[in-house]
Amino acid sequence: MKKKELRIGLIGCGFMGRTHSNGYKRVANFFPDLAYTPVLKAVCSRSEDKVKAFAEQWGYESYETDWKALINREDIDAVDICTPNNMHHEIAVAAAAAGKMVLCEKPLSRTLEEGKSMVEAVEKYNVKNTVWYNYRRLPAVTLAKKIVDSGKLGKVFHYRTNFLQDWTINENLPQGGRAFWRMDAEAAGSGVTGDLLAHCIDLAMWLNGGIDDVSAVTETFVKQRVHEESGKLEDVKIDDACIFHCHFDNGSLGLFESTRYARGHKAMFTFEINGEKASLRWDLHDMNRLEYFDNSDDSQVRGWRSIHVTDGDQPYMDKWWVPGLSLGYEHSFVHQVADFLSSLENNTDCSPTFKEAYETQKVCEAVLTSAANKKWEDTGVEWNK
Ligand code: SOE
Repeated sequence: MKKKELRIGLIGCGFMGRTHSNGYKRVANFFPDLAYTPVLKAVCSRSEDKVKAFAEQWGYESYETDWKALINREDIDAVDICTPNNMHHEIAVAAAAAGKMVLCEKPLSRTLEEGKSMVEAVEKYNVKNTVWYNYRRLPAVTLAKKIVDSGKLGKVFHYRTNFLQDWTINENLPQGGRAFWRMDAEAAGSGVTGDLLAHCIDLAMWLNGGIDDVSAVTETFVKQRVHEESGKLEDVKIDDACIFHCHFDNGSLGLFESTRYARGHKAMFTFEINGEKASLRWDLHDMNRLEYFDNSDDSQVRGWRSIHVTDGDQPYMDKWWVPGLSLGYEHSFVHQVADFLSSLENNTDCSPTFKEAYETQKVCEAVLTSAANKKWEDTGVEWNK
């Protein structure tokens, strides 16, 4: 059967541009039954040298240096935003107004205001949308969701999660510019809260429901850094570390920690859920495994099971190799593309939509407000309420 084409226009050719492009390129080989197939029509970046080389390397048919030209092209169906966060709002709203589907890299926006107007835009113009919270689509994490939804954990008491890195400890690193925009509040919106905790919050609400209120502390360890654009020493306005605790709507307590100052940790992302009947835990460094403790096991053999999530009956695994062979980080993006394509076929939403990702923004905003005011803060989250 001839496939329907989804003609992609990708904006931004950094690290995320590569992960998404790889997703588009791999999907047809491994998900052959999908009715839609992505076509890499155009990629856009301000630097002509860079975008030309990227287009050649990844097989884009053409390139643009002006994102407005890209979103107005008639041969583009879907705009994929892989720019720094300060461009998400303007591009997404304009792309929706041009009638394009919009796929946006996380976090949705820098502020709640921007996020709200992005949600309004995709709803007003009725265009398909999704946000790349890719970790949901690692097989072990999707399996965790299935186990939680089956009720096997019973009543949940605790949700514990962290995302630890160490790449900004050097006080001589600049802020801003292509390589260090994540350290510039103007470009990123916030520091670890929007960049790393947003992943933790997205997974936490997906697995354990809405977060009602938060109490947070943040710290900026290096107070001033040279800005790449001005060349001057400027105040650092991002949070280098953030710790918060919270109440979930289901009555459980949450504990979240993120930092870029945890020497020795490059991308340590973990979560653990403790329920009345069973517990689950996962660690990105061993991403194919899900650990599970079931209190109903015979006491002689009861203990934490380490499930290698690579059998054909486990999420997404029938599409890949043979049992026992591992997947990696990049597969989460292939899976998100596959799920987006299948949402087109079935006319469903590809979660998280802008609307759902906006709920994560509400928690991020409440966390930063709570830390600034040294007070508990209601999030206003409406998660499946
Ligand atoms: C930051 O270092 C970063 O690349 C995040 O921006 C990504 O979202 C995360 O998945 C890995 O770390």
